[in-house]
Parts: sequence; C-alpha cells; structure tokens
Amino acid sequence: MSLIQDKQLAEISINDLLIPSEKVAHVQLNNPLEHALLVLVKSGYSAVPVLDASYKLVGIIGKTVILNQILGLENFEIEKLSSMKVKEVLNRDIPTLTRENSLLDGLNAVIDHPFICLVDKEGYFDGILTRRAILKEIKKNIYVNSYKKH
Ligand code: 2BA
Repeated sequence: MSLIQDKQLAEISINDLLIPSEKVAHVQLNNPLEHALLVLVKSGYSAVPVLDASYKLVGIIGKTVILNQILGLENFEIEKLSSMKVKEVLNRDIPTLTRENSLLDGLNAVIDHPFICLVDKEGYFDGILTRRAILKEIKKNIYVNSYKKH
C-alpha cells in the first residue's frame, strides 16, 4: 500500500464505522454459562462482549471456551452450564480502542481479532468495530484511489 493511502487510513476516524453498543449482543459477568451459550447460538455470533453490572467492558466470551469448560473426559457435563458463570471463563485479555482511534489502528487490531471492543474514557462499553466494517471501508478507499489514477 502506498504512503498516500496509509496516510488516508490514519486520518479516517472509526467513529463512523462502529456498531453502537445498543445493537451489539452481549452478556454480563454474573450470567450463567447457559445464558451465554443461548445468546451466542441465537445471535449466530462466535463471540460477544462481556459487561459488568454498570455496563463497563470486562472482556469477551465465545462458544469454544464454553464448550471446552463443560467438556469432561468422556462427555459434556451439561450441569456445568447452570453452575458456572461467565466471570469464571471469559477472556479478559483483549485489545480495546476508542472512537478517537484511526482506521489504521482498527486495521492493525483486526488482523488478529474478528472484532474490537470500543470503550469511552471511563471504560464504559461503546460498541464494536468489526473486520467486515474495516474491510468495506478499505475497499471503498482502494476503488477511489484507483479511479483517481485513471
Ligand atoms: P463471527 O460470529 O465469527 O462472524 C464472522 C462473520 O460472519 C461476521 O464478520 C459476519 O460477516 C458474518 N456473520 C456472522 N454472524 C452473522 C449475523 N448474525 N448476521 C450477519 N452476519 C453474520 P464481522 O461482521 O466482521 O463480525 C466479526 C465478529 O464480530 C463476529 O464474528 C462476532 O463475534 C462479532 N459481532 C459482529 N456483529 C456483532 C453484534 N451485532 N453483536 C455481537 N457481536 C457481533
């Protein structure tokens, strides 16, 4: 990618690309795993954000980690779905961005993650930035730049 395109990516804010918090499926720390699995299966998403009771972001939880937790030596221990809570298994080690970050920051982050959680200054959950939204925006910019050349 040329330096000019790099510069444009650094100038575009992710503010316009985010999925706002009210449209994002999420679960809470104290939910049983059963509820989390239900949200994941019904929404169709592989992973969703986890919030605390005050709607601050804590991490993410996915189907694979839940299924791994309830997998015994020979079969699934289904009763663990109601006895274990989201706070026992979620992944807290996740990158976050804010609305002020650039599209380039977003692009770097979605190389290793299908979506990135956005937070405000106090850590309240603000929405997500998905790989799809980033790729769509970059495609638009590639078209614009190749049109300018011809
Ligand atoms: P995945 O669930 O693994 O989804 C991978 C891709 O499959 C999505 O990429 C999207 O293109 C498509 N997809 C999956 N479920 C879909 C659905 N119910 N409706 C429409 N398309 C669907 P991205 O859109 O880039 O999303 C990346 C990841 O962000 C998703 O990974 C999911 O973990 C999360 N995500 C996206 N939108 C979400 C939302 N509204 N609420 C919670 N999590 C969301």
